[in-house]
Amino acid sequence: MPAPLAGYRYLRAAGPRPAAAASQRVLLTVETKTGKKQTYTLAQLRALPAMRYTTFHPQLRQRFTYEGVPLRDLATAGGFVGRDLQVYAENGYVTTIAARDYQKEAVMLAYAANGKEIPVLQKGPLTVVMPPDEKRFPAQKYDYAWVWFVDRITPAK
Ligand SMILES: Nc1nc2c(c(=O)[nH]1)N[C@H]1C(S)=C(S)[C@@H](COP(=O)(O)O)O[C@H]1N2
Ligand SMILES: [Mo]
Repeated sequence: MPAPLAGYRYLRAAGPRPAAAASQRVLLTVETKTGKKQTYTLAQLRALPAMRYTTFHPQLRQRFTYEGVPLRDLATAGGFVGRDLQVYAENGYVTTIAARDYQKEAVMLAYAANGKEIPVLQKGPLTVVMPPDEKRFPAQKYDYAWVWFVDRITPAK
């Protein structure tokens, strides 16, 4: 199990990466600067270390119990943990999430909300969520980091 992230325990450790079934769509591509690409179906994301917490989604104005993979562990799998991340969304939005924010804190790429896959109307299937810590992650200051429709992550330039 990776080192714990501020205040959180893991729900599951990493499991063996399942082969991608033909019926399963690639939801995420993680791309290193050297051009190495890792693709993830939902089942493959679920095989990474998982965590779960309840937090208030500022744009949806609703609390959800999210389950997903910490950005730290995705970056570790990509070989670039400690670098700032560029997070891309299907709608063309892109932002940077700083290493100082994701390396020790439980910022996660969520793939389930309230026990179900996240529908598009709730900003799924993949959406970045922040821990419920208004002091560390004030909603107003970190609104840019709640990236929905995520489809690609790379180390920042
Ligand atoms: N996929 C996606 N995520 C996004 C955005 C976006 O345009 N697309 N906008 C970001 C920004 S800049 C903010 S302030 C918040 C809220 O965006 P909104 O005010 O446009 O709803 O969502 C963030 N996440
Ligand atoms: Mo914004």
